[in-house]
Amino acid sequence: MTKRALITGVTGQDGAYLSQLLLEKGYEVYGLLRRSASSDVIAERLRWLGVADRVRMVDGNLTDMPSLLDAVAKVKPDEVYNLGAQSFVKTSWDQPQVTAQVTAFGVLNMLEAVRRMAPQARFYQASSSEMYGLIQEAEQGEKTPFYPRSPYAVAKLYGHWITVNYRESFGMHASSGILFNHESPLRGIEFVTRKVTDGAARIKLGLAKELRMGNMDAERDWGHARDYVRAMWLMLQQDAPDDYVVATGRTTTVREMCRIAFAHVGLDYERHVVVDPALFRPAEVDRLLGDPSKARAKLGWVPETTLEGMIAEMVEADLRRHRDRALLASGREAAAS
Ligand code: NDP
Ligand code: GDR
Repeated sequence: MTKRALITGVTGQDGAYLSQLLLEKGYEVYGLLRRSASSDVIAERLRWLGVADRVRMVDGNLTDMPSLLDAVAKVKPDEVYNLGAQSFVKTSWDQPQVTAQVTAFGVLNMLEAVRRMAPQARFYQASSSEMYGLIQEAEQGEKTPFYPRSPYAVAKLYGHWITVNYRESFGMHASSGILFNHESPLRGIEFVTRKVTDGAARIKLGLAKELRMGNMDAERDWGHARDYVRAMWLMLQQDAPDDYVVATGRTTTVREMCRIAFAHVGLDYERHVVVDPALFRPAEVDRLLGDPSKARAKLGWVPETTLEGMIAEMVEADLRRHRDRALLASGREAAAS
């Protein structure tokens, strides 16, 4: 029997890589799509991976319960991956209510829709290392306490615990993946790695001279999204639901990540990066370093991409994007003259 998966957040970075993985495994993949005025760019990431035509879209919004009940009833999924969120930490201070409605209550809505319409379906919740916040253990694992530092992290904490609660209350096969930062050429441009790889590419091509950055001393455990969606899938293949930390076990400062990205194109970041206090956050998570030993032991999961390999892939993709745009613009000019 062909398995059916329903992915919320299908248009985001992880939704695209997860769609690709599940299609390769022979799943029928359905994505929850919220209405947007920019419908022409909606499936950009899925197109980039060459899978846009094979993902079936169903209308819905995580803040709209009737649409979720309909979507789950229509798809009758075997597996539900709840990736949809207002996921940018900095925006969560500017839009705390939207963040709570989507990133916290959206999880409750999705769990309820699954409980009512497809109670046998397995459920994955996209939890986050941001939940650790101020807790500075040498390595953060499943037993480390949480101390969220942003409206986003507070919302994710609700999503995590309501998932655990539905598992314990209703016997749902609901797992929560506490994923540390993961990146790729499909990462949104507002996140720090992509901002830096795009900045290095633009400066290399003479399209910009400087890159304005916030806190260069923050440390993150960065992995590749392609590896991390594999861990999501593995969690739902286990007989029993559980919570898992997914991380590389290596932490790097934003400063060092900048150095790696600029060095890839033969540039010295110190000559181009300008620290702008306006880009600092109201509250910061100084250091994240995950302990993935449970995922390794129980899921057999190991990351395959190094930070250096991933940053190189991202810089190359950004160089290509800017060169393609320049070619397109010169083609348009030639056609108009
Ligand atoms: P993205 O920001 O790239 O994607 C977010 C997705 O959520 C988009 O598809 C977006 O749709 C969708 N979405 C937003 N609001 C709604 C809504 N109201 N209803 C339905 N869908 C909505 O995130 P990532 O792919 O990077 O992350 C996936 C998940 O994993 C998120 O929940 C994130 O918080 C979490 N996470 C991510 C980590 C990372 O490092 N990437 C680490 C830990 C957790 P649209 O295109 O319409 O905006
Ligand atoms: P984060 O990712 O907040 O960890 O959340 P982000 O890439 O935005 O920031 C990482 C660190 O870099 C510092 N920083 C900057 N960040 C941005 N965006 N822009 C800058 O100019 C800049 N300068 C320094 C930040 O202060 C921060 O310390 C991501 C998201 O994907 C969440 O959804 C997810 O849950 C967590 O990762 C794990």
